[in-house]
Amino acid sequence: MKLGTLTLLTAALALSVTPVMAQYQDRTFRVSNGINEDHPVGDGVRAMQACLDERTGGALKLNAFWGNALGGDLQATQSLRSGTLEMVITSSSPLVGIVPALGVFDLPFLFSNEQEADAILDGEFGDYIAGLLPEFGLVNLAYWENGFRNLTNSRGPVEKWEDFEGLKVRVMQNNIFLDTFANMGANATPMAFGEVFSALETRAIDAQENPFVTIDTSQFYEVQDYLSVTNHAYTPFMVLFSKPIWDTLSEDEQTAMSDCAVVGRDAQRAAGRALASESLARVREAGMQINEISPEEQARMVEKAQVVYERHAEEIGVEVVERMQAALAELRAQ
Ligand code: KDG
Repeated sequence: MKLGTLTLLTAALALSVTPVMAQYQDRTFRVSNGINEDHPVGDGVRAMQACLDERTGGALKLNAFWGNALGGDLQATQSLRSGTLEMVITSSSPLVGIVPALGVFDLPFLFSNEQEADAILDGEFGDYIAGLLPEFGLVNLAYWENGFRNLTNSRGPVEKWEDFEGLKVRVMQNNIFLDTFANMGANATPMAFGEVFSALETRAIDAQENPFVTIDTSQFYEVQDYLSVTNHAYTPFMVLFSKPIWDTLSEDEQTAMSDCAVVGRDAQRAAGRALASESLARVREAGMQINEISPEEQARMVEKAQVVYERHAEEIGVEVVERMQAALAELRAQ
């Protein structure tokens, strides 16, 4: 064997045993949020950052902005698509105008509990929906938790279907929510999240609906007197990244971001679930009256809301709705 061949062989052997070091450049990603930092999303972002620090030696950094400081969810998402902003953590609901299939998560009374939501979102169905997004200039890193939504209002106790009649309720910018509340007889008005507090304060609207932790951390209890435990929808948060910017990251950087978004997800959901009962206690202490919906009335609401599924299946995509229903049926049969 010639010396040159031997040297080459030795070099090849050395390469095959020396682990290739992952490559990370120093990068900072801005993250737009509508909610405030004391919301469980704050815990999720901190956990995601700790994971990135460990994985990338501090190269990849998240710079989170809170309380709509970078604009509303829709505006921020459009900036992701054009590559002028890196990340947004947003409810899926305001994005149906961009990705109609996301409307499947807005269907009323879809999930029965958090375990069901986790299984669908972290399973095949969640992957299927995430797979639709790159075409729209978006990459979904993980589904975090917004939570089961509940109605608050300043008019009076809402405990049954008829109590929604004429209630001026803010809904997200989303046809399915609009129809769900119109179907209940409410006067539903679509509005960006950032405008809700002042619209409630000036009494331009009577009501809004959000999970306990948002009612608490966005101080809606200061301008609302009644909270009805309606659990009428569960819309996930999506941790979205700009596809044009994503394509400039190395594979190692992309993997670190995806893996750490999942670490953040677990911390965020745990924090949210722990905070939910504290939030409920806090808003009660702040003077809100809590109205429970009886199981009979809940069943009646579920039944009356079914018409919304029929009316919106086509716009969401019949296949999308059928896939969701099949995934849920499979889960419930276990
Ligand atoms: O940016 C925060 C929002 O995505 C979130 O809180 C949305 O549930 C929401 C709402 O009511 O607009």
